[in-house]
Formats: sequence, C-alpha cells, structure tokens
Amino acid sequence: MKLNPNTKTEITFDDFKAEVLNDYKLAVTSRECSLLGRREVLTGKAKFGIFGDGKEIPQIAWAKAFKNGDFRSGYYRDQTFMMAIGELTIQQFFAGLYGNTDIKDEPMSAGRQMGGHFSTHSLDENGHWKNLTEQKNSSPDISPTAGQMPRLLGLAQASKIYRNVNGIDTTNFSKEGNEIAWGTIGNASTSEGLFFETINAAGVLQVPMVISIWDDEYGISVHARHQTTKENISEILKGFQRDEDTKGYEIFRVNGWNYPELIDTYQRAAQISRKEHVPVMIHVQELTQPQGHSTSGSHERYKDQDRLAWEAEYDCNVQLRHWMISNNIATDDELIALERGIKKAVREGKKAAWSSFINPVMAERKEAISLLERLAGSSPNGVFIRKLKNDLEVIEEPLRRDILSATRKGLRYVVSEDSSEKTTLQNWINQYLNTIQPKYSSHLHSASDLNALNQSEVLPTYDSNPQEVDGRVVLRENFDAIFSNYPEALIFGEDAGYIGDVNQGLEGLQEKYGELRVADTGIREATIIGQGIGMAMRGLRPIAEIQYLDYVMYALQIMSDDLATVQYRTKGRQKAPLIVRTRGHRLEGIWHSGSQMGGILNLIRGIHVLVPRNMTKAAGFYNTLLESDEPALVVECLNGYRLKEKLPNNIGAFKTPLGVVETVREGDDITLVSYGSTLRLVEQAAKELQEVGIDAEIIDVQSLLPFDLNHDIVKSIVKTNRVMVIDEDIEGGASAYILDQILNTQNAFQYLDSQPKTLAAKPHRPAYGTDGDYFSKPSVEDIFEAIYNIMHELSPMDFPKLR
Ligand SMILES: Cc1ncc(C[n+]2csc(CCOP(=O)(O)OP(=O)(O)O)c2C)c(N)n1
Ligand SMILES: [Mg+2]
Repeated sequence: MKLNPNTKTEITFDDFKAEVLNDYKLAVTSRECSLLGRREVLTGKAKFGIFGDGKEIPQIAWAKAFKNGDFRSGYYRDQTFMMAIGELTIQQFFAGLYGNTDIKDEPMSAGRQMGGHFSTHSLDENGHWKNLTEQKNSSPDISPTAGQMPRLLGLAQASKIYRNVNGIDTTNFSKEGNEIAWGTIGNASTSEGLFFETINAAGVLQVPMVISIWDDEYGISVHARHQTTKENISEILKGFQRDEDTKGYEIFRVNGWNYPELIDTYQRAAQISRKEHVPVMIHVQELTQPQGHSTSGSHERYKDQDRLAWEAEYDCNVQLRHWMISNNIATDDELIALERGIKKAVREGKKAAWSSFINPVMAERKEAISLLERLAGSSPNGVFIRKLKNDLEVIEEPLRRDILSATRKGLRYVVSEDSSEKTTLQNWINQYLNTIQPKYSSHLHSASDLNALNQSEVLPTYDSNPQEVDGRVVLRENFDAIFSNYPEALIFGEDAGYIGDVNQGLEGLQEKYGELRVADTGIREATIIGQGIGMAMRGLRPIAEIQYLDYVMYALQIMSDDLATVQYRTKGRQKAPLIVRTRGHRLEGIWHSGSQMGGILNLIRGIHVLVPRNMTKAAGFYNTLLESDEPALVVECLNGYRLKEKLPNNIGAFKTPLGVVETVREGDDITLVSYGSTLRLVEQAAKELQEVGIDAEIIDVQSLLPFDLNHDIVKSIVKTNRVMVIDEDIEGGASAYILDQILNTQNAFQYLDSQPKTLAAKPHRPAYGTDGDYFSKPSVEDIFEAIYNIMHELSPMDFPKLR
C-alpha cells in the first residue's frame, strides 16, 4: 500500500496519525448515524431512510481532494462526504431524517426532501449569490437514478467557460476555472441512458468532471449480471481512455476498502482534472451495504451467505480499522474507547435533532388543546369537542396534521353557534395555516427581488419608417445585443453554432462571440438541459436550445425532476435561471407538430412557459428573463421566422412581461382565447365571423405559466358573456388547463350565458402534410363553425344551422 508522496513528505508521522484517526472517527460517526437512522425509521420516528453505510472510506478520500469552489453532484449515499467537507453535522443528519422544516436545523432542503438528499447554500436568505469560491458546494440531489448526471456536465463546463471566456465577472464563481465538478453514481444506475449520454458529452467537451462510481455489485436486489455488460463498468468504458493522440478520459479503478490507495487515486484524479480540464472516471469497486439498500427491506433476502460474509469482512470501516492497527496507528483498545465516545455523540446529536423537530410542534399542540378546551366549555357539543382534544393530547409524537385535523373538525361541532371561543379558534386555524403552509409550499419560484414578475414591460419602439424584416432577423439582432450586454450569457444546441440555428436566429453570432458562447452540441437533449442547469447554478446565463418542441420530450424528465424543483427543493438556497429556447407548433407530421403542451404544463411547474406569437414578443421575453433569476421555456413559432415584422430600434431593451395577456382584437359577442401559431387561424376565423355579423374578441395568452395574472380574460367575459378556448393540443391538454384557470381562478362562470367551450385537436398525433394538419388540428373552418354554433344555439333565427 503506497501513500500519496505529497502527503508523505509534507507531514510528520504524528500529523499523519492524527489525520488517519480523524478519518476513522468520521467513518465511524457516519456509520453510527446510519445504524441509528435505520432504528429511527423502524420505530416510526422517521418515515424512510437511505444511508451511506459501506461507502464511508472512499468519500473521506474524495473530500481530501475537494477544494473550495468545487461542486458535487451526487446521490443518496454521500453523507460521509458531506460530513467530511463540514456541511453535515450529526444533528443535521437526523433533522433531515425527521423532515424538520426549519432551514436552520435542516439546511439541505428544510424538510422537503427525504434524508440523504444533500445540498449546500449558494444563495443567502435574500436569494442573492454567496461567494461560491470560498465554500464547498453541492448541487441539490434528486431521487431519480442518474438524474444527477446531466447537471454534473454543466457544473464542470462552467469552469471551462470561466477559464476561457473573457469579460465575465468571476468574483463569486470561479478562480480561473480551477474548480472540479465531482459526481457520484451507484453501479446499477450506470445502466441509465443519462449516464452514458453524460459520459460521452463530457469526453467531447473535455471538462473538469470527476465521476466516482460506488460499486457494491447491486442495485437494490438486482445483481450486476443484470445491470452491466461484463459486470464491470470501467471495463466496458475502456474505449473512453485518452491516449497520446486522442482526447478522452483518465480512468481509475480502486477498491473501496483500500484507504491509502483511495487517497492516492483521488489526489491524482484531482490533479489531472483541475489542471488539464480532463474528465476522470473513478470506478470504486468492492463496496458493501452493511444494512442493505434502504429501510424498505433487508438484503438477506437476496444476498447469499458467502456474499454476506464477504461484505462483513470487506466492510471499508473494518478494513481501515485493521490497517490502522497493523500500521501502529492505534491499538484495539484505543479504538474501542473512540468508538464508544462516538456512539454517545451520535445518540446526543440524534436527541438534540428530535427535540428541535418536535418542540415547536408540541408548543403548537399545546395552543390547540387549550383552544379546544375553551371551545368545549362554551358549547353544548362540548363532550364531542373534548374527545377531539383528548385524542390529540395523548398522541405521543404529534404531527401538524393531527393538530389541524382536530381543530378543523372541532369547528364543525359549533357551526351554528356564535361565541368568542369559536372566533378565536377560527382565527387561530387561519393564522396557523398561514404560517405553516409556506413551510411546505414556498419557493416554487424565486422569492428574491429578481423574480421575473418584478420586471415591468418595456414596449418595442420603432423609427418613423421602420424596416420590415423576417422574424428571425429580429431575434438575431436581439441575441446579438444579449451577448454583447451579458458576457455571462451563452447559447448551445444542435446546429446552434456554426450555421446559427436551423432558422438562422443566431446567424453570424458564433463568428462574433466564439465557439464557447455560441456552440454546437451533440444530439443529446437531456444533457443539453443538464449543461444549462449546471452552468446556471454557477452564475452563468445559459440559453439551452432544444431544436424542436417535439424533442423536448427527451429533456422533459430532467426539466421536471431537476430544473423545475431547484428553488423549491432547496427552499430558495439554490437557483438555476436557465432559459430553454425551442420552436414548435403546427408544422407537419407526427413528430414535427409540437402539440404536447398539456404534458409540458403539467410536468414543469416551477418553470415559466412562454408562447410568444411572433419573434418580437419572443425577443422581449428573453430580455425580461435575463434580468430575472428564474428558469423558463420559450416556444418560438416555427412558422414565424420568415413572416415580416417591424424591426424595433430599442433591440435588447424592450421587455415582454410574464403572465400578461394581450387583447389582439376587440369584439362584443364572444371571447376567444388562444396562443402561438393557432392564434393566426383564430384571427382569420374572426375576420370571417365578422362577415356574418359575429364580433369576436381575441386574447393571446402569450404566457401559459404564469397565466393572466391581471385576470383580463374574465374582464373580457364580463363584456361578451361567452368564451371559447382554441388550442392545437389534444382535448384535456392545454385547453383544459386554460379553461380551468378561467373558471376556477378567475371565477368566470357567473358571467357566462353559454356553456364555456374548448376546441382542441383530434386525440391522435397530427398526420403528415397540409391535409394531415387540416384533419388533425382545429382549422379556420372548425373554429368558425364552433363559434357559429354557439351563436346558433343562442339565436337560431339570426344564425341558421350551417350543416
Ligand atoms: C429512475 C429511477 N428508477 C428507479 C429508482 C428506484 N431505485 C432507487 S435506488 C435504486 C438502485 C440503485 O442502485 P445503485 O445505483 O447501484 O446504487 P446503490 O443504492 O447500490 O448505492 C433503484 C432501482 C429510482 N430512484 N429512480
Ligand atoms: Mg449499487
């Protein structure tokens, strides 16, 4: 066993001994947390537990190579690492297990994520950047296996941008691009497509990414023989190994119980990656799971006696212990004493965590009990109310649900009574909900002053005789202004670089701003988004281009699971203000008609969804978003790039507001609500309806999420008393979402004289060609007739049956 030459020469044997002892102490502390954590779940104090036992020693070796400014993107096994970098205490570990909603006690997610999902704070309490170069950083974990991979790519690429692009203010984010993005993944999760996609992309991009694979041969109960060709991930990835002629990876293989070799490997990996910006893969083999996968089951069900015996022997903590004794670093007795002390410290930390979790709830229950008692005393139904109170009082470990359930039920017994005790309880419940609900619901969006809704509209302005240009030229001019105004802005996607995107909205910009800022990527939508998420988390302003709306499907999982939840799952302590640019709506054929808006709307709450009807509106959205700190999806109209628009003279400065609809035609008979490419058909139908005496008002939604914050649609319905939503998505998709907003949020039903209607596409995907479109999605005639029929029902004499 050899030690890192650096460590050997720089420190004395006593220092070395102290460091090893310290490492062992941490390994045992972490293990003890896992053991006690499992017990907390089995006794019912916590709901679910998944721990880092069996992976302690490699994480300690890794932490030694991890520097300020570096980032982690990992998964639920990494508690020891988080402890080693000083970002997780025993008490915080248990606070996470209990789901403590106070971010001071549970800094990972304020109780929103189950334990084992780690994160650090990139933002202060006002949502402003901290100096990330002065702290050790972890991006926030997500549960879907391999979901941490796409963002890892972006975290690594940020270093490359900071090192090679001039003019960016790097103060808070980078020191010459010297930061490494460190990933971890379980052996079984390397079966996921996201793993392979990321590995390939990082090899192409040559970014400082070090990925550790924690290999314990299992993924829950499923053995490596069902997971990995040759049962060996580094073996099959050998082709990625760089050599003198070709760029690629540096690949290491090391046993997870071999403390000195682990330390050496991580030091070497860091040196290569940090200095040369080469991606490194560390396959950490022969790891174990002393307690099995999670608290949901026991591994004795699927591991045979031999395997269990091997795991007991090669447990990395046990191996380190042997190694320490045989190298005279400590005696057995000394270690026994140390272990005893750790057990006590962990028990105490656990107790403290439980107290800070339960004490506020106990105090809240006390208030509720006294209010219920007083209500009981004042009511003829006192006996029933007292039972509620007694039942609440005897719960040993009460939840807030118990408190609310009892108090809310209590009110039902006094529904027809009038007493000050009742008013007091009513007020208390309302007040309690107002204080407690945000603990579970705040920060879906940014709560900082940079929230996109704080941006006010700036209208485009025009010369007296403005130039009429193709829509794509408005976009190009605006992107030019963006890249010149924001040195930290960059765009990347398939065909986005050299040819300036498939519709030439970026024409000439790569030449002007360089290959790193206007970049072509491989065909890999999920990691295009991941690249954006990671870079946005490190202070850059990425615009990730997904070539067509239909192919957002490949990236939708990562947008939904990762991007959309960043603010929420960190309670506002991290952000990823990524702009996703795509183009869609109504072209031709099953995969080029971009109609899955309903799916998108349902899946990415937390991301703004903007559907500008022309390129001036789109450019205005980009300008708004760059002044804010939130993620958004902007869907440009695929058939709008060659339509003429007036060229504004305040390019780069005009801003389209979010959540504001626009009335594009005024009328008295019916309100038509639509957006995007379909809007043009609605406008045509309205013209034709005018000819038969129907005067339609048209509202362009523009911004699906957020939706009509001023409630302008209902104001229109107050005038017309009728509404139809027209959308190219299927029934129950975006049109249902829009109608729900109009009826439930805007309370429009009271102003309606006719049934509110939606007009949507056929339930199948659109067939190819112009006729395919005509017979699949609402046509001008469909729209005309649907509206005409409403008027016919109202007044058959004026509007006789058409057919
Ligand atoms: C996409 C997805 N599929 C399934 C799961 C359920 N799941 C959680 S952990 C796990 C096994 C992961 O095994 P491995 O990657 O080897 O990590 P280990 O737990 O062994 O460290 C599975 C199947 C999940 N979280 N996400
Ligand atoms: Mg595994």
